[in-house]
Amino acid sequence: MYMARRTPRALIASATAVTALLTTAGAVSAVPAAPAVPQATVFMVNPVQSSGDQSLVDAKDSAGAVPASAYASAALRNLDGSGGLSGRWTYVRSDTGASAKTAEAGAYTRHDDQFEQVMAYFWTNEAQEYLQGLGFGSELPGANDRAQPVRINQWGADNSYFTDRKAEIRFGKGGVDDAEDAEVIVHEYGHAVHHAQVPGFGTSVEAGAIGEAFGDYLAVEVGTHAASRYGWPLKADPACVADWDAVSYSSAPHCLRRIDQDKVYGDRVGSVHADGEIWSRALLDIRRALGARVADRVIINAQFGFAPDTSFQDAALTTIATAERMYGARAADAVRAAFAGREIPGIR
Ligand SMILES: [Ca+2]
Ligand SMILES: [Ca+2]
Ligand SMILES: [Ca+2]
Ligand SMILES: [Zn+2]
Repeated sequence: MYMARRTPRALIASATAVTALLTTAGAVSAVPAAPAVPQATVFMVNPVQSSGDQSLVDAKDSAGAVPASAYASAALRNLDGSGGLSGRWTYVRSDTGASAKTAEAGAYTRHDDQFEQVMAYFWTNEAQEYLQGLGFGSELPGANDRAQPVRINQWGADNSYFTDRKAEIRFGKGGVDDAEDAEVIVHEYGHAVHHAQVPGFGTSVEAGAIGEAFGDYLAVEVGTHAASRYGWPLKADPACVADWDAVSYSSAPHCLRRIDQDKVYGDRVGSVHADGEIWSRALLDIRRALGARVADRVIINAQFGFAPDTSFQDAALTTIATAERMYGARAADAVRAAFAGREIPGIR
């Protein structure tokens, strides 16, 4: 059985062999080799999304519950060279288990506490790299372009959150450990982005719903971008958020929430998570109309102009105006149509 399966360690061994070949080839030329970037073993967003297997279960955090094929090897970029998970865009602290070492980041499996630390580093870095790639932090203002503190905290139960006071993200360990699902990680990072853009954002129910919606939407955007960047499989419905974390509390197909629901403004129930599905559907429709890059530049750039207690109407108007300023009337019309489809008051 051990011979038949490719373990993450075997994957690393083959990756190392490739590196060795490249090093040998490089020795022929006079170009000095760049310092080796530590390799991590991570989930390809999450095991349900990459495999399409809706029958996977947590099995009390056992390594054997998830096949080796759910893991991939990927570079841990932007590290500060300290040997720990600390870098330009994120640093990870753990209240559960010893701190991961970057030199061993390729050897952890989901049963190791350090695996979640590595996942948290990899995916928060990936999220900021995505924003940088959109121009935030260069052509456009930075959006949380600083080292984001992240803590793996067992007291969070099945709940992860972003704290305003410390601007820290905390990941809980109820059910499937929250930081085993990249979409949970990036959702929380979305809150950090909003808070960096507008300190204290989310003081009304509608602003809170916009925050939840953006976290869900960003999770899908960063995950699908990574899948295409690294050539990873995407075998679950892309509109489904946190397919893996949700195996503990949903029926198949497992989703914490979706971003393609048909909810309209009149369907509000006063809960930020449920009402967020009105807004995230509008964001998805903007992306469908304008493409991911243009849509995400507009959506995120607009957020700088949201009041901490904004309404759906004001935030929609700001987003339409941002599209007009950045890309002209046709883009603005597409954004307006997306919000009109959700029957946001005053948008038609
Ligand atoms: Ca785990
Ligand atoms: Ca969980
Ligand atoms: Ca997903
Ligand atoms: Zn949230």
